[in-house]
Amino acid sequence: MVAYFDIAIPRNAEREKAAADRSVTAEATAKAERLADQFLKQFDLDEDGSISLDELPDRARSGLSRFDINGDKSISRDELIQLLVNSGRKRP
Ligand SMILES: [Ca+2]
Repeated sequence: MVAYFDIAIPRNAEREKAAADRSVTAEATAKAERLADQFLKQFDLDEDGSISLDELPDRARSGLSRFDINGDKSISRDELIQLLVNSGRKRP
């Protein structure tokens, strides 16, 4: 399933950023991937593998727009994973 998405949604810049961050554990990444898939299931209405800002409720849009790393007005699975991993790391 992961491999499918990697092929279906090539986002080289994001993938390089994720690859550059070697400090995250495999466990944290796996958890973030599961959460990202849940978000996609809930919000990716047209099932293109990313959550467009249009697909979000108004109150969530402004909060999530800052995670739109490449500025394409949608949150890709990779961007979701990255933000989930980063938010998980704030815990002590
Ligand atoms: Ca979508």
